[in-house]
Amino acid sequence: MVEAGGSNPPGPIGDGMKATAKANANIALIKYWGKRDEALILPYNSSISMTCDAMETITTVEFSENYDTDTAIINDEELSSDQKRVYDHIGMIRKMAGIKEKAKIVSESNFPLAAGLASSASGFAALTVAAVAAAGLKLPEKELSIIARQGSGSACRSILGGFVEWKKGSKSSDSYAEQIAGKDYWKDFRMIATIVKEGRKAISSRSGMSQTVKNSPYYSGWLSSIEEDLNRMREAIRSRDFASAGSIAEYNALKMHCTMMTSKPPIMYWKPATVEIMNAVMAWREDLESYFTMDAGPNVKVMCMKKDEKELCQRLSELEGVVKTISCAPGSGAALSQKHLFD
Ligand code: 2P0
Repeated sequence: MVEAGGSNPPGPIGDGMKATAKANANIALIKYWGKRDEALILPYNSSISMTCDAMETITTVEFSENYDTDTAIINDEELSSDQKRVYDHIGMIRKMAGIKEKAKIVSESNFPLAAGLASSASGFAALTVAAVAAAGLKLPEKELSIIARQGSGSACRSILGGFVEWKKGSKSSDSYAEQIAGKDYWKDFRMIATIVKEGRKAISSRSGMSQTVKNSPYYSGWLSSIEEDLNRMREAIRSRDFASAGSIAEYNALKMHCTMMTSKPPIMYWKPATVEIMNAVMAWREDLESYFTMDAGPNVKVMCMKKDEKELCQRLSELEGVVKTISCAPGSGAALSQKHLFD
């Protein structure tokens, strides 16, 4: 595998006009919630995440004059033409490269989609890296992050590995992700995605955050306290202070969910199993240190140190409503791969 960004070896990047990329999902420790520019996907606040090694999307893109239209097959299902985001993204990259050929896209993820498990993050990061290479462009990580962001905000963070900050910036060209620490800096950190029975989310994060910005009276509280959360989280990562990172992340997620619950109509992603897991994690903390975070869906992500991973996964799987756990260590950034998903 070769790196996605400027460290590619010289010479042709893809295979003709075809390329494949892999990207890991990421889970935010300090959340992105709210856009100040919905078209360009510019956020109201910066966010910090961990790239997760066990949740991956692999995507092959081929541009060819043999194709009459763009098509995308995601996890064996053909995307309809009204699912515009993917096609808009391909169109943007095609325009940047100054090419005319239509694209075939095939993508596979090894974890449940659209359940608050950051599938759009790994999806748009892999799509960006594959499409950019297939279109014959060679771009540094910063540019890849800016492009990925315009597909799905959180995707800009999945371009990089380890612990990552998406700086909100002041315009499109300075709103991108940078690494705080590489994946080997804090190898013992674990993020356990805990999948609950109720599966898919009812409202997309895109509409959820838009509604929250418009009418939650608590959104101003979210914004006024975010800089402190970001500063404390950067420091916790740099000093590998687990108690601090875990507790700041947990509190930040609760604040985000409070802004959703207090928007009109209220957005409530939590299911009974979600609450069960949160309560259990707090109760176990006396003898097993772990913290939770949640995104736009009912699943819970539980943070712990490697030494407690096995015991924690065991306890989580015994809870009512828990279907499975996916344990992740800090993972790599998006990268090209030589193995295509179609001939
Ligand atoms: C995050 N989430 O920081 C936050 C926390 C969900 C809750 O980023 O509209 O799929 O495509 O920019 O990136 C999910 O939002 O939204 C997300 P768009 P995205 O991980």
